Amino acid sequence: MIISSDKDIHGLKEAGKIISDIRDHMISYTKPGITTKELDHLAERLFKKYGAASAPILTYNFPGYTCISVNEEVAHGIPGDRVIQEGDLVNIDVSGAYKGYFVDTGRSIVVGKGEQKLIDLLKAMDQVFDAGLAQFKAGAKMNRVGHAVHDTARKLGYKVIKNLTGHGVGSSLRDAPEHIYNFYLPWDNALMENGLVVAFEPFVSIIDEEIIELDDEWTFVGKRGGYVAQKEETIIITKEEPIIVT
Ligand code: M3C
Ligand code: CO
Ligand code: CO
Repeated sequence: MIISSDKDIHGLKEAGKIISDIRDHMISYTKPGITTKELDHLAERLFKKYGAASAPILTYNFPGYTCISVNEEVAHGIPGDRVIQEGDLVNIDVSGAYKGYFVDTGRSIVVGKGEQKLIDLLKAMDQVFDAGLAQFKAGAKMNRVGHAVHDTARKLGYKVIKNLTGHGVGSSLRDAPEHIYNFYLPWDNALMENGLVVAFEPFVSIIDEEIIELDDEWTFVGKRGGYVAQKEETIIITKEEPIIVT
């Protein structure tokens, strides 16, 4: 969506506060011994308490309120009986709607004491995210984002997942633009509109550049089975710094 008034900014911020609170609660409960289904139940209770809706359920009838992806799982992990272990790489992706405003946010974390290579991956992911975020400015070409994302990842010795992208958001989970690529595409040179709302979500990876879908028709894993980290925020593009609502 493109914001058309202060009411839209207020609505997105309100939704952003709720959905990021659910994300942060889930992260604080992500400890060895808890199952991903228990984490999703926590999200369910919070969605209900706030009177908000889960976007994956609303949009796709996804079998969970949130997506929880562990280790080899990259995204769209289905909450279930999997027990979180010390050292796991866990991605929690929460998207939802409140008063008609949709927002989307995600984080990868390492549980407790993890391997150095995972800690390094998360650090790289933060740097890649910040480099991409700095490219969002009304009037700039959209492909600057992917350029900065890929370039930063490459310089740090990492890959990006090329078949997962960010997307427009706001009035639905997937608004226009359909894709915000995490690598440079010369033809993707449309100019960013002032007030455009997007979910920016680079996926930084150790070996994989592509994900595949498992037989459950939801879970994405790396083609080569490597570790992948994601960070996602919903932002409003302005002539100055973008406004992060999540
Ligand atoms: N919030 C998710 C989509 C959830 S719908 C099951 C997303 O948009 O961030 C991702 N898209 C692709 C991978 S994660
Ligand atoms: Co998401
Ligand atoms: Co998204």
